[in-house]
Amino acid sequence: MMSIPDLIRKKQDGLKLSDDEIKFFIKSVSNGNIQESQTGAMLMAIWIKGMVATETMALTQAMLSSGEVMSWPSEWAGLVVDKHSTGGVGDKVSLVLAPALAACGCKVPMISGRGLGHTGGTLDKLESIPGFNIHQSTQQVQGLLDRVGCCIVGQTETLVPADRVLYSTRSITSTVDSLHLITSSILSKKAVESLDALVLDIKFGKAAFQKDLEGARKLARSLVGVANKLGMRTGAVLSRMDAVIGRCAGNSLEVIESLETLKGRGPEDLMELVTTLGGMLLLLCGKASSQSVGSRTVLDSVRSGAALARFQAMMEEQGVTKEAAQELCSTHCDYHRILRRANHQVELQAHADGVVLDIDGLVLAEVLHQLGAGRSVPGEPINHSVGAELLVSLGQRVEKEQSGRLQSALSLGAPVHAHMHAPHSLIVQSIYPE
Ligand code: IUR
Repeated sequence: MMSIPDLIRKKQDGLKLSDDEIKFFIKSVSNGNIQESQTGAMLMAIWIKGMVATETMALTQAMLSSGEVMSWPSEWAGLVVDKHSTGGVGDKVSLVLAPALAACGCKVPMISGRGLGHTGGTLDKLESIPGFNIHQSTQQVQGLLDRVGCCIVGQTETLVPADRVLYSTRSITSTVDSLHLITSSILSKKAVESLDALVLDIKFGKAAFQKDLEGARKLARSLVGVANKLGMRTGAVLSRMDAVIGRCAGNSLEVIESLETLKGRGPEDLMELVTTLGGMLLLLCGKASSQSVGSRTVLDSVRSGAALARFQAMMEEQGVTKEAAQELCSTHCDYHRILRRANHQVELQAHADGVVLDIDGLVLAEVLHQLGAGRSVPGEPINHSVGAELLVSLGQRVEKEQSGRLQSALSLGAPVHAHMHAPHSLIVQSIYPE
């Protein structure tokens, strides 16, 4: 007979837990046959003593089996792909990448999250579009993939219930930042999508959770190792996250910037992330002979308007009226006919002549959070119209209080303008499966 106190003691002593012991722990968590203090004690023992790779794999497998696992028609074999990002400021990659991959012939059942803390959530961005419904059952997801090729939806109660319990206990026991617990949490939620290929967008820098490159590399290696052993062809891209991805941060402004990108008028750093991540996925699922060929295919899907057409179809299928979806995807759209504009707008001016040496994405995100763009606890309402548009680029010369938009540092809630500036590459390294 296994007992939870014995398992906690075993991990406390730094011993390896067997697959059956890990299954027993997760089963107890899912059935509620464990006290919260015991779950917390086990998580703390794992946090302190760590796990070997086989334990992390067993934990991920046990977690993914704690609820429903999605399955797809056999004709889709090899085509089902997704991306996971560790989160950034102004990170709207999913909104462009999902329809672009659909346009390349992939099936993309993207299950995303809401924003918490300083990073925004893809679901919140999409919910700034009136009518967009992120609540879709597994059966509805299959229908969306059949008709559109992609969807962006929220986690349902039936998927990975063990992660919900473990994550909330981790957050109250200071055990969130364990490599093994992060790996199993992220991958169990991707593995239930029964993916053929997965790409991980691992960020590091001032505005990322992971501050240094070495930490990001360690997380990427852990995720890539376990995911490939689970049967998902998985690679990772390490990228800098110091300022803002693109020019806009805040929910409805990011939707506008994503639509501009799908219309071929997006910022270069966003397009670089989309084509690099998409190129790797096309390579991993066998649709491209190399990452660069894949990147080119993704770029073509945006340039041709095929990705925009998929985004329009996805909006319509997920509850947006045909008229609104058509208007948002038109070439000369007045976005604020559909999306809410902030009631108050402020244009910030430089206090002195100078050169922009730094843009601190974390500070910007925290300001927007305070203004209502983000939430501090799950379930808190947010204001979708709060946002900022950067009007200057790194290295740009500014003059004191000079009138004109280019001289101001940032503008809150302002519409998007097309003075996109080529930044240097954000991407540092790609990690492929062995
Ligand atoms: N995202 C997840 O899905 N799980 C985690 O543990 C973290 C981020 I940290």
